[in-house]
Amino acid sequence: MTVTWELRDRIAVIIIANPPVNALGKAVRERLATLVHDLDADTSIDAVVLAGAGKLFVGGADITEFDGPVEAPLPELIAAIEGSAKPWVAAIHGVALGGGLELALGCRFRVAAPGATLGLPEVNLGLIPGAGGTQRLPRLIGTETAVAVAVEKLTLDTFRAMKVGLVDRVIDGPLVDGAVSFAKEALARPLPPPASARNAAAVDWDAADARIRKAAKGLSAPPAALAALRHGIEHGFAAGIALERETFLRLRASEESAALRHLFFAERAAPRPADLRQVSPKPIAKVGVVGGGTMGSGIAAALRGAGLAVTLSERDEDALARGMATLSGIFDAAVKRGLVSVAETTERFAGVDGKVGLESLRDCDLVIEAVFEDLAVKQDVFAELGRICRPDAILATNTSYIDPREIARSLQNPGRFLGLHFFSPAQVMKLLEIIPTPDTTPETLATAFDLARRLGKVPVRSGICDGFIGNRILRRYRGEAEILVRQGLSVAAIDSAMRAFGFAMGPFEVQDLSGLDISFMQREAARARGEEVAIQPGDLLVRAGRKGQKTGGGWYDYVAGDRTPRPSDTAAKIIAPLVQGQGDLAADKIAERLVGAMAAEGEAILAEGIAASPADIDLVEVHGYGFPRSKGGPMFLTARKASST
Ligand code: T1G
Repeated sequence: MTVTWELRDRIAVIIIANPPVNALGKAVRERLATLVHDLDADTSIDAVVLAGAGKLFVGGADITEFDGPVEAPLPELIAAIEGSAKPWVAAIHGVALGGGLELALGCRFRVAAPGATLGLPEVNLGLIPGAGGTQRLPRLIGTETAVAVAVEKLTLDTFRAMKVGLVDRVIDGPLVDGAVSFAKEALARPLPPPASARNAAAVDWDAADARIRKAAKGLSAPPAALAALRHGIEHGFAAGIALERETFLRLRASEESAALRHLFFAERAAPRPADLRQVSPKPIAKVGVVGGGTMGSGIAAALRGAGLAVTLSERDEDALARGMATLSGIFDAAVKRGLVSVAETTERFAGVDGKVGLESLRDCDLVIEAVFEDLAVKQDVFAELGRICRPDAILATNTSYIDPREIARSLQNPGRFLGLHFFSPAQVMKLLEIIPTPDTTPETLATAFDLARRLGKVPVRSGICDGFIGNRILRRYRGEAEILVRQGLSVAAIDSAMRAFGFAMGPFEVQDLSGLDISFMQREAARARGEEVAIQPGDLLVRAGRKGQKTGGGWYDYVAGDRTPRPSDTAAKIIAPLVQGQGDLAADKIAERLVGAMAAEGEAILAEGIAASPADIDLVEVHGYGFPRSKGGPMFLTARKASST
């Protein structure tokens, strides 16, 4: 790490070099604090330009410090810069995020190269801006836009930042040269007041608070950021800074922020496993998708979203027409939700070449199979693909639980084969389980991780076991929930407890939605293989024709056209033979029991080498199964509880 400065025609130019993101770690803060003092006293200097080395200005405070003590606090440094006798000019390129933007807000001016990104994303980490962002920003750009940036994670590009008054000049040429020239010009005019000396107007706080709480879905930071911003406008800058700091320190010490920071680092590490960082991925431009069902069309949509050319292959014209119609429906839904424009989806749909048969996949760089979950069907598809496709084409199966080694049995060169387990809907769900076989080459694996990055997915490598990581833990979670049912707890109590914990739906509501028959058939298949699988309450329901919403009833009853689950006396009577006792358990204990079961299965998965780290398991649960982000994942939460007892 270095913070150096040089004199350029009576302007001091400071460069922060702290790769990879010029984070404002303690050493950087201390060095800058010394420079504020020294440069103020240096009579050869009239102004200061502050810039970042490498590809960005400053990516924020150093998040890794947040588990430790507060030292050399950033707010004090920024106040010193703002109060210095000589004007400071922040020269921004790449990004100025979080503490990086707050540092720039303490400068008297900000100039930026085109294409920079400015924002205050702290709420992603369960924090609020803690170094003046909620106080200086509204006083510079107006309260409405400041709320969008500091509370609702809006980022501004250079030109929009210029338009709202956050940036004073766009520097098209060499940034530091332009900043030095700007500084010299600025000295010839009266200086504008610092942000802290300005005022900001109120907005409709109640409307903003209601909007923000709705979007926050129970997360603490967004409403707290609005409260700090409001307090400063209603009670003055100093009062606002005090509340901001107290709130920031409280959230910094919270379990919720620790969980979100855990996921932040896990998500950034996921696309680049250490053992693949030196392996070059193969170029992928043209992708074949075999099967236009729900999964195949979702995968095709995700690929098009990343700008990849897609050939969608089906077995006959009717199936192809259905697949293309499903894909068109996915794009229409994305337009209705305002995610993309009509023009964008028209272009994406046009980039899908629908074909009958597999011959059209001959020149694909990658082919992803998403046909019916049947081993023989998949084996036939790969036998043909092995014959048709280029020898260097990567072949992938989207199987959700069949052993990929069995699927690839017919392949001559299985090194180019692996499992890519997308989650439905594939165009939305971020999780991608990547399942290499023992033959899969590092290059094939690296290409899969690179593809995940291009798709904006969160990739997690899984070893081969029944259900890989996610479905194996799901089976344990559901099994534990059915044990509670057998002990006399109602499914409604269990679902309510898991919703209170933070899941969108409880385990029984989810089963009714997806169908009880899927796991029933898996248990029946295991029994047919001679495995000892005890009869579970869910088996009795399926045998009685209660497969969930699709049959008008499963764990719950449903009335036609209404998906609201209603406690079912019929279901209770059917499962009664397996229920012993009048179990009663508090909601938090139910959640503790079920999350504990997930973590126990996670420990077994780690012990078997199926997952590389507890963080990977947390990513699977958060990005594939709706585990609440604010809790960090079953492994994180269980480890935190263990360390606090
Ligand atoms: N602190 C520490 N490490 C960080 C970091 C940070 N702020 N940002 C990134 N890293 C690590 C990251 O984990 C990875 O590590 C490596 O740097 C490259 O990251 C007081 C309280 C800046 C846009 O939330 O958005 O300021 O895996 O792969 O794609 O109010 O990193 O290599 O070991 O993401 O070029 C607020 C978070 C902090 C921005 C660069 N700032 N970072 O993207 O690289 S809190 C943020 C990003 C704060 C103040 C508050 C991105 C990036 P490794 P990367 P990138």
